[in-house]
Amino acid sequence: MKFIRRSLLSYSRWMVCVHRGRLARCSSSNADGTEGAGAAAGGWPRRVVSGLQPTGALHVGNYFGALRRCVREQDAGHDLTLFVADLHALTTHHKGQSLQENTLELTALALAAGVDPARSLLFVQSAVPRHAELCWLLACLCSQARVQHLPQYREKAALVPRGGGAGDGGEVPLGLLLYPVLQAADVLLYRATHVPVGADQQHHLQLAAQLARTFHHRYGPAFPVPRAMLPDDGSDRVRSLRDPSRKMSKSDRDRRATILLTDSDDAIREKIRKAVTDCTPHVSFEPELRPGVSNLVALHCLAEDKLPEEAVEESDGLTTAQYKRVVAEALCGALRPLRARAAELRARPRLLRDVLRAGAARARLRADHTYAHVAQLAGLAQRPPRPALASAADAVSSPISE
Ligand code: AQP
Repeated sequence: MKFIRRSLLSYSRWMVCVHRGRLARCSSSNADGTEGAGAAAGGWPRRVVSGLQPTGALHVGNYFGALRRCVREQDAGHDLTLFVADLHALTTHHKGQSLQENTLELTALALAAGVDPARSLLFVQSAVPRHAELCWLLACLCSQARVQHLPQYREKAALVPRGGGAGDGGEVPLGLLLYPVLQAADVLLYRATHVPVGADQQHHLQLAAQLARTFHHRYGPAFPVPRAMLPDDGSDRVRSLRDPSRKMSKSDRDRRATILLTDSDDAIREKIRKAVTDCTPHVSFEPELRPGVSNLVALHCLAEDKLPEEAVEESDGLTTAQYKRVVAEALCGALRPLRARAAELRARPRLLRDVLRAGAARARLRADHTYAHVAQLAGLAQRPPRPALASAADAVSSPISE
């Protein structure tokens, strides 16, 4: 236990040094930009919750669309809970060893991006069994038809290989259907008020809000109604570099379609050079008419925190081919420090595990608190608090909350 305390303390000091520069210039990326730290939503304190699936290496869509926005929320003083969504990953990922490796990799990237375990909760979803328990309760409030019509279910169900899905029959796994209900449990369990996500998750957040209201109606108020925080800076839907009609995705089979956070400078340059654009030679930002070029402008803006008008003005006189070099250098510049920090952290797996263990202990306390209230309202058996676990969690969490 002492070792964990020492690791976390040294890690916290290191984080403050690494991110001191960033803290000064970060501000909240809240969609409405109106609420300050600690502001309430419908009487509930502001809490930001998000998850990342360990289904593979993170790409710039995951980073700009979710992870970086979470860090900015944290740095603006908001309460952040970020978890590695390994239970979600089980719906499509079936290799235990690589799930564990991806989990540590994702933890290293989250810390490298600026998630600070002294201020935020960072843990693995399966270490907090209440996610699954609340999922069951919410599943009883939700119709099959409601989840079957969600676009992501239909897309992912269509990709299940015949003979490779659940059981022996190759059918669509039930977990895929329950995925958005588990996601609702993920955010309601921590009484999230704000959830930074990309546009692909918008429908799932609507379901979470609906389930919170249904629960209130049936049993009484237990959660705030969470809302999706969709950005207006182009990071809500970073597009595939090979097919700009689609979002950039971890599971894309074409490796040139995604820029991974772990890609070398050369790999980034090559992927941007090969990005699909169109026959018009100049640069403009017209997402509907010119999705490929506009995606490059969006990436340029996200990398350098600028507006599309500025990027287009700066590129005046450049051909698309020349502009690709500008975009590639902007991305290399933005991702290089993150990659270097992630490499340092990757070399310290014990530290990564300690961070996750301490985060899970604190998350369990918060989850138990919500679940006890929910169980009482729903008339379920309530487990007495586990003193041994609670004291261990206190011991672990105190040094990082100092
Ligand atoms: N292309 C994207 N643009 C902006 N945001 C995106 N997100 C995902 N893709 C984009 C956001 O990243 C967060 C974490 O996503 P996830 O790990 O749950 O995976 P996902 O949404 O299923 O995205 P992927 O990368 O496409 O993974 P696979 O291929 O495994 O399905 C979410 O907030 C998401 O909105």
